[in-house]
Amino acid sequence: MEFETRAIHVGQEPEAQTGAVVVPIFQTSTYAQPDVGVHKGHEYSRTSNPTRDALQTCIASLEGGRHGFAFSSGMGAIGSLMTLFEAGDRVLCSDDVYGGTFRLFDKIFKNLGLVFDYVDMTDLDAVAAKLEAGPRLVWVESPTNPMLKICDISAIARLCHDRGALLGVDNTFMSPFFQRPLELGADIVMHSATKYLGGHSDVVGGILVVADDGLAERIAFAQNSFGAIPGPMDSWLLLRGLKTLALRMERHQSNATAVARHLAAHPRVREVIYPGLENHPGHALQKEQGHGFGGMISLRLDADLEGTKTFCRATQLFFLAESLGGVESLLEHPAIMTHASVPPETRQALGITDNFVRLSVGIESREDLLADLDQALDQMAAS
Ligand code: P1T
Repeated sequence: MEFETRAIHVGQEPEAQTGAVVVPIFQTSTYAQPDVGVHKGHEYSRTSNPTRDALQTCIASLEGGRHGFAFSSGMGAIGSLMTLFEAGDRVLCSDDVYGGTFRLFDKIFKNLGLVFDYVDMTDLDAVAAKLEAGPRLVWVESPTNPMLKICDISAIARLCHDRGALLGVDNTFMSPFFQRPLELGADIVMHSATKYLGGHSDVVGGILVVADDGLAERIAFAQNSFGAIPGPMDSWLLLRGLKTLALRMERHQSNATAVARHLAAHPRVREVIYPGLENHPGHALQKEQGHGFGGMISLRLDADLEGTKTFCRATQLFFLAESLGGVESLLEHPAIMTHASVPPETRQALGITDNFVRLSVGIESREDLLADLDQALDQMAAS
């Protein structure tokens, strides 16, 4: 079955008793047992729930894995995964990651004895050198948040496996429609399902998918023991989101391409960073390792901090908000918003400057989006 069909059918047989074509929301915490120690497949909803099972089965298929796990948030997914490791274990992480991921590693798991190292994952020689220290896990975002750097997932997977490290890839920005890290050699794929998977900015969730049975057993243990699971209603919203993922991603991408080309020619925009533009340093690599370029764009404006804030306040359709991947367009200022927990010197080194803005291009009319950005740039220029 093709991707679009699996998104609608895998894990989603009509319900046995009534024939309901939509998986019901099994809003229950527990399950009556026919006898002591005998159950019908579910004992307690932290361990398993039929609505969550459907979501997990479907996303595992879309990522080309064998086992899916749903969590209460993207951070819940990463946090639960980190419980597989022990004090003294090393983790090598992208230098450019979502600020909350950095905060979780630097402010929580570091204190519990895990040792974190950071590297520019686009520099394979630097990655190989850092692997000499023997990390158990390598954590990659590609594209990175917010610089949209493209990392060579297959090459990093080979380096990791030579050194006995697991490779985890945060696939939030691409979604499985555009990129499937497990097929490129990664061991674990992760999502903030809050973003494209849910797709409507109405639910917070996280996902892990793996192919290996032994690793899956350890993650299932962590999911049940740590307990950062989504409720049945949130699982259902995420499952509904998956059904239209393919359609939405195509539209996010075509709109983002139009926005990127338009802004690249705008005199008030100094730089447009979009992997779909031919001048992006990762363009050729992404064309090879993925099936598209996504809907996220970063910009450097011809403005100082105040001018940039004026732009951020002036858009009408692009809401000024954290998050991404919903049907509505969003815009945010990473230095002050999503990446405020990244130390200022690191932000500076990465290029997260005062005139740096991130766009999540939605699925509205592209003409309306271009007009909205143009009027905001005009207000910025006049300020
Ligand atoms: O917000 P949550 O569902 O817990 O997911 C965290 C997360 C993990 N990985 C990536 C790449 C992310 O972008 C996020 C969340 N990011 C935002 C809220 C944001 O605006 O970038």
